[in-house]
Amino acid sequence: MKKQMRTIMLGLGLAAMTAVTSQAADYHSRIIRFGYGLSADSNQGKAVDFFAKDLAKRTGGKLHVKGFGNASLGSDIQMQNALIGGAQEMMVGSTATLVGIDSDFGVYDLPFLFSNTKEADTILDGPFGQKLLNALQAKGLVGIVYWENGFRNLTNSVRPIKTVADLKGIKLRVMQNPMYIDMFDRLGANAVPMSFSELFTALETHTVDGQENPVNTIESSKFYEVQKYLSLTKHVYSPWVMLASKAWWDKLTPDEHKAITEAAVDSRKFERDYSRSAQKTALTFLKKHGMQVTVVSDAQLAKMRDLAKPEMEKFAAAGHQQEVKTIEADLAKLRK
Ligand code: KDG
Repeated sequence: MKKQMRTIMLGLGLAAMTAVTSQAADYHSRIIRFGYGLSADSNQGKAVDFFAKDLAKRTGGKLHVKGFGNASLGSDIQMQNALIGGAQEMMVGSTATLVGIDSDFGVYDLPFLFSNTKEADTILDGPFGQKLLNALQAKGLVGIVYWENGFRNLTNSVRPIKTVADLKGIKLRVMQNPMYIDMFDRLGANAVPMSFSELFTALETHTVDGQENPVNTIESSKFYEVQKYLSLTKHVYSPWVMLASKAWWDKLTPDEHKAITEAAVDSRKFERDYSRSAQKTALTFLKKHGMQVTVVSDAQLAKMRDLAKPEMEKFAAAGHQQEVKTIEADLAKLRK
């Protein structure tokens, strides 16, 4: 009985402390419109939901995140501009669509840059990745954390892509990013830049033949309904980045900054764990739903790498010499 009483008293004490802590902290009632491009049941949507619940718990419900999925608040680029203008509070989107605002983010589009998720996590969450996030403040954005979109693979409705030559003439939708356009033109496809929100219809109407995305996205966006062939190329590791409007952020209290940042770090772990677990079953799901999966040979991947190599020289020559040197040195250290 005594032990039970002790437990109850301890619980009450902890509850009182939490209540005092959240009361002592300086939180104001705020609605946070958080836009994203994928569906609510995607890895992206589930992580937004996790972030919303975590932040509400930390702030006693004061900071209330309302998620808007399926690009309902606009494409990545439209949302980035809405954040800069202060018309929207937060979003998560691709680093690839940020290059119009800060071209340094193009480094993450370099083909075959990361060999595995350990390298990606270490670079993105370390000094290199944080420096890029910090630089966004000068552009009216607050870069908070990176999430995982994942390693990108090719799908199309015309033929299995077993060799680089099979890409010839394929109308391939790519993100609105010069490196993706140049890379796939160089590989023999006809690259068609397009926002994510237009992609399903473009595939369904054969405006484009194919696209490239991680298997989680191929599943959650139901691309298997309009794409027959999947080729596992893992040609780029794609990060997502959680952003806030700096105009809005600057009005928040230090306690609110702390709560958002801590909830964002928690959501990063959740999202990566969820994405990596979901990826294991996505391939089985896609095969079950009729996709013909090609494991591209090492020889053909080597050929893709060689053909895409000039992208790094081009990016460095466009004013990113030091950035390329730094990330190559960081990766060399990791690979020792
Ligand atoms: O809002 C969609 C973006 O998150 C984007 O990253 C999805 O990878 C994507 C693509 O191909 O547009």
